[in-house]
Amino acid sequence: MAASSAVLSRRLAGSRLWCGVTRPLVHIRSAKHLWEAASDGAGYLPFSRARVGSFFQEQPVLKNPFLEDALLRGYLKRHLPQEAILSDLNAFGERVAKVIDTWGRQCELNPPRLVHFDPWGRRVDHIVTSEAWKRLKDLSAQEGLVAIGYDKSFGEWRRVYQMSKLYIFSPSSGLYTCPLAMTDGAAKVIQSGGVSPPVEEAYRRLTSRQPERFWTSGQWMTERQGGSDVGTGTETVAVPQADGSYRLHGFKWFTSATDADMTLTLARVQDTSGSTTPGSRGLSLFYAEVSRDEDGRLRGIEVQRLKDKLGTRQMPTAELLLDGLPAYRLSEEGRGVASIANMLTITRIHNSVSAAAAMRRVLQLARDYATRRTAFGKLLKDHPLHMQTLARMEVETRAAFLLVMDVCRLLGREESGLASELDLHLLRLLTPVVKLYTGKQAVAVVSEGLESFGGQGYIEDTGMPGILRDAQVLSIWEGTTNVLSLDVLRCVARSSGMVLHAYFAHVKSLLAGATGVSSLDPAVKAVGGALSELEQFVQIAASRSPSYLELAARDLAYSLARTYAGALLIDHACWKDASPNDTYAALRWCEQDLCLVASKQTRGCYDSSSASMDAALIYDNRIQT
Ligand code: UCC
Repeated sequence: MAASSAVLSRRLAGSRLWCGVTRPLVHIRSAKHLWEAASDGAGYLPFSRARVGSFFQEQPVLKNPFLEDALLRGYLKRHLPQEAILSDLNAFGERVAKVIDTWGRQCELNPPRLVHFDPWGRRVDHIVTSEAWKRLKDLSAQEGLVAIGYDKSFGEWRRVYQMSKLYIFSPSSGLYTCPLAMTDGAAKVIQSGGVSPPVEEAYRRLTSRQPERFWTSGQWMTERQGGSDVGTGTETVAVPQADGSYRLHGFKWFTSATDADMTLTLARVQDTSGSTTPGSRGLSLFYAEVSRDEDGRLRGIEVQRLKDKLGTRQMPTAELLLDGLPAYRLSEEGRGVASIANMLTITRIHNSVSAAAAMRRVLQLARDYATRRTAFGKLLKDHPLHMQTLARMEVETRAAFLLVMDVCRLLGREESGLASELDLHLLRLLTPVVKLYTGKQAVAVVSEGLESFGGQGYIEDTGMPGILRDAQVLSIWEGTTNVLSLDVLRCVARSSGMVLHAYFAHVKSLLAGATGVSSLDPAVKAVGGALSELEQFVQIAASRSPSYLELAARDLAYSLARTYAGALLIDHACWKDASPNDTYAALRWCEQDLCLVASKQTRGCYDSSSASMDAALIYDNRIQT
């Protein structure tokens, strides 16, 4: 204290000289002495222009997110106990905490901007991104954040490894996970259709670990008429060229991470009379490179403007006029939606990873903060109500993590040729279920997390508000909650119920593994009960009208998610190295209404009268007397 007082005295003296104004030197004492002196009436003030009080709250510290995550480490120890992988994740976690997190923050502070014209008036349409954004691209290649998913040497666990890395990375990534999601999706589409010209080189670049070769891809699906109903909303036309290629003309309304090197997009092939086929049946999938001509102008693209978004501001999202963009058709004519569905599966899984990661990150910060922040005479961690709140967030986060990793496990099995028919059905059903559930929960958990920092959680430069803003997109892009709920119904119908059979069989097999584990009895009973209710619901619903099912779609998807998560939490708690915390998490999770579709059905929530009463309630303009 004496030393710092001396330094401060010198600084004050220095400032006096610099200002050229004579001021009496301030006598510096410790804060304690100041208070005592003030109360003695000796004239010392605790606050002045030179002193802002002595208390400064310690900030939460981001530690290695791999080491800080007991569930992630437990899950990997159980399923993927390879020393090289674990030490890679540990080293990457260290890099995230010490270096990468700052880059992510820099992306937020230096958002992209669009330069339309050069100083001499030529149209250039340059999307200028931050240095940190560029570094994140190189890092993504070096760390194999896409490549690992295509590395056969990791066998059926390649996706669990890749997504574990992305899960550690995501909250610090400055949203670079968005281009990576689309890049991964594009590689998957190309791989599914066959790696051959004209996309052979593109595939190599998308999956490259060399920064100088690495490419990212866009996914340009959304047009002015909307992003959900792609079949009706797509106006872009593809004009056939003599060499077998196409030129695309259209307007893409939301293109994310628009600084990509290539893109996949949908368009309608024009016939010789210039006509196109309406609806989904008229859509085909195209590959296009984003390149510049010798004058530096984008070939066949004009960037109209960048979007002004609630969050994800680190990343450029643009409106694009396609004005003769050279492109190649990748799908059969009319098979565009089915072909891009592979990309949607991948980006939806990435979305789920980011959702679980956002929950985990806010919790890691909140629990650290609870060891540093004192209120009402004790640290936050010693307030049971505060701990209860964080524990509820923890249970949500664990459920989300296990849901996400299970989908990654299934994807890895599919891609390594090891998937059974049951696995394939589960993957199709769970992809939308997990995306919609985790996307929604991320907003709730992150919002609760902000609250645990009190007012500081609402202050922009803590970085906390950005986490909430970015979480909000997770339930919107890649299919909103309702669109994905309808996708669940669609895959049930298209598989003639086989996806549900697979679901019931797998949950039962997970529960069977818990037989005789008495500490888990209440949870096993709850999940078993929910499963029976779900089976009954499905039987009843099968005889009802499509509108009945549509009204139940969201609750059905939630019930599938909650019941499945319960089974996964139980399964994890049965593992030989599980901890009592794993059991506790499973029990807590299973206390909620796991099968809300059954309870709501009993209350008549899906009857035809509900729909009209819902509408009457919403448009109620009567003045109450
Ligand atoms: O691009 C966007 C933002 C990019 C940012 C990405 C970052 C993400 C992660 C970041 C992490 C940080 S947002 C735009 C995204 N747009 C959507 O997600 C579209 C949402 N709408 C839908 O998903 C709809 O359900 C549609 C468009 C798929 C519905 O179209 P249709 O034409 O009505 O579809 P159909 O008729 O049901 O299906 C056509 C074919 C069928 O195959 P076939 O003909 O063989 O029976 C379906 O089985 O497509 C197949 N299909 C699917 N297959 C449709 N959906 C799927 C699916 N989900 N999985 C497999």
